[in-house]
Amino acid sequence: MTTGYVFHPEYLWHDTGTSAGLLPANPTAGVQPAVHIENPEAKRRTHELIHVSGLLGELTVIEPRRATMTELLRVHTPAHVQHIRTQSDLRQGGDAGDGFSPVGHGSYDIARLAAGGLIALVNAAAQGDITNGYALTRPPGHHATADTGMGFCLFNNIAIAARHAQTTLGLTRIAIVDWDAHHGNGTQAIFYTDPTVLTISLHQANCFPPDSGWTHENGAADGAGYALNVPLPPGSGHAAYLHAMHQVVIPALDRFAPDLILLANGVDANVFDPMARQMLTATSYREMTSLLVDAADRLCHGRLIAAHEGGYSPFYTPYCALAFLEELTGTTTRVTDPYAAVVAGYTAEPLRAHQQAVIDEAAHLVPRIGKREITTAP
Ligand code: 3YP
Ligand code: ZN
Repeated sequence: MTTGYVFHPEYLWHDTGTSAGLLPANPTAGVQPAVHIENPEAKRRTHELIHVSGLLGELTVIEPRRATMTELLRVHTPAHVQHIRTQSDLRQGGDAGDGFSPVGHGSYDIARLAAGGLIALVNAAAQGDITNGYALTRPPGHHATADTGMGFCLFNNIAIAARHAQTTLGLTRIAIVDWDAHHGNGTQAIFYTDPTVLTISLHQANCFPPDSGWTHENGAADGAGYALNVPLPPGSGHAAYLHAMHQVVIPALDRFAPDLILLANGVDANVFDPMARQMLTATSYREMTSLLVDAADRLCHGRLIAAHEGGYSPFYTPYCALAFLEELTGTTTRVTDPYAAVVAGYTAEPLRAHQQAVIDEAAHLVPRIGKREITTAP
């Protein structure tokens, strides 16, 4: 088993500028300029930990390329692609569409390199060069819809990779799991009427986007039943997420029997993240990943390709991502979570009734997915 890894320094050059956290700075209104919350630091430190831990030496490093116009247009409207390009051409950059999504000068090319990094991993998996893989990309993608950027996202990297896999690699049934703390609304919207792409999002209820990601959003038309949401109450942690994996994500994957699993690996549901109020630890990510790796082995020759999404704690994001990547690789490194003792109590929090109720609600929708027998085709 080989694990692919995509990283590029240009990912760190996506310039989100001097916002005040997540708002545009506005001194006139008393909003002091500061660094934007989606800045390179957490991802730079993640890459450096992957190197320093020794894990990098175990990985098949894959060079990203830029997604082509044809590849972008499988998901996005020409007007949206053109908008990102023109914003990116401005000397000071601009915004991807919602006022929350900075486009730095030159970010059009970097966003194409992020989408293309995922395409490169999917290609390598289809060719059998790797079994699974991780693209440590910026900018993120899961909020971007066909016609707008949103929530720090410019292009929907995972959706572009999914369409690429279907169109050019014959991987027709794709499951997209999204455990970022925020709802994967863009991915869900892109595939909402499409039964060939199952989307499953676990997220903090009513966090971002507001009023999005409820269980009743379950797909429409031919895609009815093929969008699943588990809007976990704020304060959900290890037990709730593992229960959701066992009761919803894994049974849904088993019914759907995908040819490829894509994962929006936001690690911003960890207990130290400033952008959500969930309580996961590196151990949680390790155990959740183990379940997904097992499902991929059982269902689709191990093909599990992940994109980095959120994760804003510069000091804890790297340990969550390392646990994830160790589990993909099937090894451990000499680096263990240095916060393990500090967070032991969080990991031990029991499942609460109000969390279980939401998970049960989502679990009841799993049988709407048509059951497919696993074929043994390569
Ligand atoms: C985008 C604007 C306010 C909340 C923020 C969420 C970004 C994120 O990590 N999405 O997954
Ligand atoms: Zn997020």
